[in-house]
Amino acid sequence: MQASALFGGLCATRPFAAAAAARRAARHFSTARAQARKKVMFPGALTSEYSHELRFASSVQPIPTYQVMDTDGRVLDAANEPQVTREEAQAIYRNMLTLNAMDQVLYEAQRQGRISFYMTSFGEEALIGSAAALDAKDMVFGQYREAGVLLQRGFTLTQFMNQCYSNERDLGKGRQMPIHYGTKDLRFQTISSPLATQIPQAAGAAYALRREGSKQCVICYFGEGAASEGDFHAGLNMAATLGCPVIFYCRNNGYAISTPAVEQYRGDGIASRGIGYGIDTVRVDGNDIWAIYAATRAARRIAVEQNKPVLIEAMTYRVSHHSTSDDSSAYRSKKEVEDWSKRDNPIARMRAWLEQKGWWAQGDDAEISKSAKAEVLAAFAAAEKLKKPAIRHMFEDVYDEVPPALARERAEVEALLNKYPDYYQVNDYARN
Ligand SMILES: Cc1ncc(C[n+]2csc(CCOP(=O)(O)OP(=O)(O)O)c2C)c(N)n1
Ligand SMILES: [Mg+2]
Repeated sequence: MQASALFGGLCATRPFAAAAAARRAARHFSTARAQARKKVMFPGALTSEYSHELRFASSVQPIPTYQVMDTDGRVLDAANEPQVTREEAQAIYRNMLTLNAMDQVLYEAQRQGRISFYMTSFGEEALIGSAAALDAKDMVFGQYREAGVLLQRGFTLTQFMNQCYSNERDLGKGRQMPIHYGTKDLRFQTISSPLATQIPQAAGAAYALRREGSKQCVICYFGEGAASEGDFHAGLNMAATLGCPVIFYCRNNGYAISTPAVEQYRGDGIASRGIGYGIDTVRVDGNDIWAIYAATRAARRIAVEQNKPVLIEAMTYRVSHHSTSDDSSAYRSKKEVEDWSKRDNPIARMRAWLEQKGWWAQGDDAEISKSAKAEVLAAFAAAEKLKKPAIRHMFEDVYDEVPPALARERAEVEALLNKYPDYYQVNDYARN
């Protein structure tokens, strides 16, 4: 009784009512037409026709991969020439180089034991193109390998370093492992490691935007490995049936830690699943920044104007180890990685495109890389010197009012810190 009352209540809300009306109309329409055309009349498959041949459907045509430029940065169809200004293109390229420089420094910093963990984006820098195609107010849900999106949105190197060092200026107050970034100002939800949890959350956030009548959308990034989780299916189906303005962006980089994509699924990548859910879907060359940019712009238009989810599957290759806890030479050959980096490097492709436009000169690169590295190192040195967040943060932000049991624990910790300040190195922590 209670459940049906709740459902009845929800149906009264606008998007639900609109979806229900559309379904009723579709059923009515198809029933009338079906009789004329001998179509199936079951409500669960409105477009199916009867067949007298017993056949198991097992495959469809492989979904093509949309590409704007080739691996030498040449635009293959003049109609697809990127619609960006010189300044926008140069800023995007600078961010690609900065991301690369930051990854090199922080990867080494972890190896030296200065930070506890790190994940790089080597080989996947073209992801930045998706961020460039969004509106600054669109909401982002990431998985963990989306530092490029943050850079493009304006997250500063200092903010990256503060988070990786868990220092007193870390926006997450030192409560997360390195690379679990989050910022309200840039509408980037805090990363959480359990795979795919962000997918139904993104669908829900997009549904909220729809109910508000907002003209924004949500973008949700995840890997092809995460798409094996139940949450992927729940999130996509929810978004499709409720008409949520969300772009699902799958970074198919060929590996989920040591599991290659060929062992992860038997279908046509992740894109075929979008079609299964009735979601507009496109597969793109994920090393081609302009293909990503164009696809994300078009996806955003569909999401916002038609209140519909869209799935983008971006095909790329994870050149880096999975994380600093991984040594990928244990499960793939060094040659495979070297071949990929040489054959299809998203940074080199973008540089070649810029050079052909006359927007980049030989030598600019070395200078930008050098200054990016210098900036990263300066931010890094400053972050390393700061204190750790104040210990009291441990007890805050979960409850509106600290419950008695937690208050007792806090008092006990305070007493211990006062009694043994040297043992607990209290001077390493900020006071407030
Ligand atoms: C629910 C859950 N299961 C397992 C893990 C361990 N884990 C962390 S990353 C990862 C691989 C994910 O691969 P993919 O989604 O393809 O992303 P990529 O690392 O390739 O960017 C796994 C299995 C996890 N974090 N959460
Ligand atoms: Mg992967």
